[in-house]
Amino acid sequence: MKKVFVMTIAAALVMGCILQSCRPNKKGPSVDENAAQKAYVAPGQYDEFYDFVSGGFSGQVAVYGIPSGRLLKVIPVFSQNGENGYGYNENTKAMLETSFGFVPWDDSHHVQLSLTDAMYDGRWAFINANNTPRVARIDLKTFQTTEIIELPNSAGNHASPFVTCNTEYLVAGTRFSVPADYDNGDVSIAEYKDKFRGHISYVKIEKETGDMSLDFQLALPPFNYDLSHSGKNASSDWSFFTCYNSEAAHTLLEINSAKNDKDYILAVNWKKAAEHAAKGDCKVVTAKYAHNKFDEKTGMSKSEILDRVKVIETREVNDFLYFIPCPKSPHGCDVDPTGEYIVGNGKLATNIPVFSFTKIQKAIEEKAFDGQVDGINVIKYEAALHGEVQAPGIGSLHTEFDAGGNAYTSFFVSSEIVKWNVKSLQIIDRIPTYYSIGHLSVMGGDTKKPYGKYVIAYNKITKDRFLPTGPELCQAAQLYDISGDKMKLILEFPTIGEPHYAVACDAKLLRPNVKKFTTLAENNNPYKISSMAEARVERKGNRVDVYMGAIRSRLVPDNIEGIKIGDKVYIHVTNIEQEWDIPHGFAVKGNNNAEILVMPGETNTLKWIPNRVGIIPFYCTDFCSALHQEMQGYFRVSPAGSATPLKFSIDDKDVKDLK
Ligand code: K7E
Ligand code: CUA
Repeated sequence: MKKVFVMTIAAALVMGCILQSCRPNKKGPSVDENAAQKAYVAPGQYDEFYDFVSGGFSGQVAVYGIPSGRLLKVIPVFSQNGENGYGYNENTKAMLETSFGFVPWDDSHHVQLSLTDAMYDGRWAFINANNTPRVARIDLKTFQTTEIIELPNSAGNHASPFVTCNTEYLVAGTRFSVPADYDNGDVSIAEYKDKFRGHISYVKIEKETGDMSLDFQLALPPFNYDLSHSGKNASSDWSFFTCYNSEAAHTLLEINSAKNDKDYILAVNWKKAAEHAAKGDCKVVTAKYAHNKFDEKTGMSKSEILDRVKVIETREVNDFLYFIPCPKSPHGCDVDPTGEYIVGNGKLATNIPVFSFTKIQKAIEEKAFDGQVDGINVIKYEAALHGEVQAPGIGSLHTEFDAGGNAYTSFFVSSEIVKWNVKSLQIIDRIPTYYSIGHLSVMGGDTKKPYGKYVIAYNKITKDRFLPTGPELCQAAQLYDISGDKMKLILEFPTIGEPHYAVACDAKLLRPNVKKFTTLAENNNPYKISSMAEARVERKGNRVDVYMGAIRSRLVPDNIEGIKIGDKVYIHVTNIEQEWDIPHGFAVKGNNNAEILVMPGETNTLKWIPNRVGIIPFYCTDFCSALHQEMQGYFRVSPAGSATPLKFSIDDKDVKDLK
C-alpha cells in the first residue's frame, strides 16, 4: 500500500505537477451547524483575540479580530502606504532605506510576537522582508513600525524572523545561498558549490527598548535555509532550521533539488554560537546594511548605513551545530509547546518526521554521527528520531500545536489540515481546506501554553468561494473550531495580500496598553506647533517650511502666496486635537506624493515640489467633523524668480513675512 503511494508521488513528480494542488470536492465538510453563533461577535463587542497576519506580497501586516474575522488594521511595514503616507512622508521615508537605496516594497511572510519564557509578552511584533532581506519591529502600543534592520550576505530572507524564547535574538536564515557581500560576487553561477554560501543572521534584541542590532552571522554550506523555530524549555538555547537543496543545485531546482531522499534540519546552539562570536572565534567583515529607526518621541525616522558584521565560518568553528537528515525537501520547522519535539514538514515526503530533543542531545554525546557536511557533523536519522506520522497527506508544509499534545499539519497538495498526537503519532482527524492551505495558526500555537480554541488555515486559492472579481481573486482565511476532537469549519474571510504565517494573542494582553493619542507636550517633533498662534510660513533660499495647524474645522494658515516654481515646500501639519480617534488628513492638488494622515497631537511632514503656476488647493482628507469640507486652503504658485511676496493668512488677516 505504502509502495503504491510512493510510486504515485514519483509519477506525479515526473509529470511535474506535484506542487500543484488538487482541489477537494466542493461539497466538502459541512459548515458546523453552530458556526454563526461561534463566530458571531455582536456589534459593539470585542473579539477575544488579536490575529497578526503577514501580508505576503503586500509587504504589510494585517490585524484581524478573532473569531469574527473583522479586519481591524493594516500596519504598513515594508511597502509604501498612500493611505496614511507611510514611506511617502518625511517622517517615515527613511524606514525604507537600504544599502541599495530606497526600496518601496517587499514580501513579508512570518510574524512573531515578542516572548518572555516562551509566552507572548505583548511588547513587539516582528516580521521579515524576503526580497531585500530585512527584519522589522512593530510597537504593539501604537501598532506602528518602529525599526527595520537590513541583513547583509543574504537573499530571500525566508527562515525569518524567529524569536528565541526570551526574545534574546531574532533568527534569520537566507533562502538563496549567494556569494557573500564581502567576497567578490562577480563569479560564474556554475561555481555555485565553491563560491556561494548560506548565511544565518542572529539579530540581538535589547531587553528594555527592543532595539535591534546584528550580533553575528553563521556562514554555512550553500543550501536553501527555509524555515525555523526556536526551542522552548530544555531546548531554549537552540534554534532549528529546515534546509532543502542539499544537492546544492543552482538550476532547475524543481528537479535538481529533489534528488536526495533526505535534506536536513540544522540544529544550532545559539548560546554557544554567541559565546564564540563574543570571544572572537569569527571574522569581522565589511558588509553594508541599513539600520532604520523611528523615534516615537519626535515622530521622525533616521537611517544609517553600518559596515561591519561578525561572521562565524562553520567550516572552522562547528562544535555548536549539527545537521539532522530530514525527508524530503522540508519546509516548515516547528517545535511543540514542551520544546521536546521538532517537526520537519517534507513537501515531497510521505511521512512527517518528529525529532526528539533528548535524543538529539544523546546522539551528540555518543557521537552517533553519519559523517560530516563541510565539517559539520550529521546526526544519524534514527538516533534523533522520535517517530514518523505515516501517510498523513500530500505536500506537508507547516505544523502548529494545541495545549493538549496535539499537532495540526497543513497539506498544500491534498488541501487539508490533519490533526495528530505528538507522542503517539496517531492521526486523530482531518478536514479539507478551500483551497491549497499554506500556513496555519492555532491561537497561541507557537508558545509553550497555546490557547487552542481555533486553528486558522491561510489558503492560497479561493476559486468559487467568493463573488468573482476578475482574474485576480483574494486569498482567504478559514477558521476552524478545535475545542472538540473533530475540527469544525465555522468561518471564512478574505485577507490582504497573501497571508503566510500569523500569530494570535489574547486581546487582554494588548488592549490595556494601546496608546490613544500623543499629548502636545510629549510631541518632540522639531516642526510641531503647540497652538494656531505659532502657525507660520518661512522661506530659506528655495526651501519653504509651512508650519500648519489642524483642528476641527480649519487648516491654518489657509491662504499661502509667494510660492515659486523651483521651490521645495515642506508642509508640517500638527494635529492640535487632544482626543482619541480624531485624525486630520492633508493633501495638495497635483503633488507627486501621497497624503498624510496626522493623529491627534502628532506632526507629519509632506513634501511638495510645485510644478505648475497657478492656484493649488489643499484640504483635509479625513471626514473629521460636520464642517470637514470647510477644512481647505490655497497655495498661489508664481513663476520662478517672480516678485510675489511670501504671505499667509490666519483668521482672515493676511500676515506678511517680514524676513
Ligand atoms: Cu510556507 Cu513563506 Cu512560511 Cu508561505 S511560507 S505558505
Ligand atoms: Cu479635518 Cu477633515
